[in-house]
Amino acid sequence: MIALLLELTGISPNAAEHGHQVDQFMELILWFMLILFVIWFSFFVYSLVKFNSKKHPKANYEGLKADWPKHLEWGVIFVEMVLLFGFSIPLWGKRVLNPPSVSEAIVVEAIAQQFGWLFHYPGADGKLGKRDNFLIDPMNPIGLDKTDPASKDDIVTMNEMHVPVGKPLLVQIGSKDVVHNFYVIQMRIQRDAIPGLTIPLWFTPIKTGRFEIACGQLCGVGHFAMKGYLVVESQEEYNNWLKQMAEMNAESNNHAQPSVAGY
Ligand SMILES: [Cu+2]
Repeated sequence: MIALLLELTGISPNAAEHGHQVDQFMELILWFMLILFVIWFSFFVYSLVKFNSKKHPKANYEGLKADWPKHLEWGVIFVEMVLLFGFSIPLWGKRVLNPPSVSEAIVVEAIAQQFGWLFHYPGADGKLGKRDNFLIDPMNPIGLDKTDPASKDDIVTMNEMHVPVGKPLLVQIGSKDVVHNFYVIQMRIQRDAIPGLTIPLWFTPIKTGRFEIACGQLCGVGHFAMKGYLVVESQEEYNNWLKQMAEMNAESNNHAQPSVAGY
């Protein structure tokens, strides 16, 4: 059923550890909506026949006296309450509470701007350097504080984020200008990027590949072109990429070039 659902909606297959829970929940809601559709449509057809004006030339102002529509309404409310409190809120809670600790996850900062994504990696020391919006300029697009020792080995990339497969990933989402949204459909994750806030998001990719990071909020005239890529690869490929980016970063620092690999 889920395969058919994905086929019909054009949603790409799941590539994250928690994703099957989201898919199962979507399937459950779809079944419920199908049942609801059949019931309401049957009722509609029944009403057309039963209350046809030819059969009832004079309107009955008292209406239907039966109790069953009321019971049916209560039944729908009950099922919707079960969906909300039994499934939706617990699933949301699982995805929002208890993020992995910084020591057990790969931490990357994703900073949105009109119209692209900047990714900030902590580098060899494992610590993200301080950022300050007042330091943002064309040479330093994320406002990295170069006086902070933790920022020395930091890596900044544009529109491409690499991660190893099978490792928990903690993405700290921020924005430089307006509200954007970090959305990777294959990972079954989506969260807003709000200026002034750092919003955590976590998931574990279980499939390798190149996945589009879309912006899920209409953020301006260039919104349609705002996309990045999440590249999920083997640990070895990831290590090599990180090394290459660190070298590019060091080189650009020496030449006072913009400190963004691939900028
Ligand atoms: Cu955007």
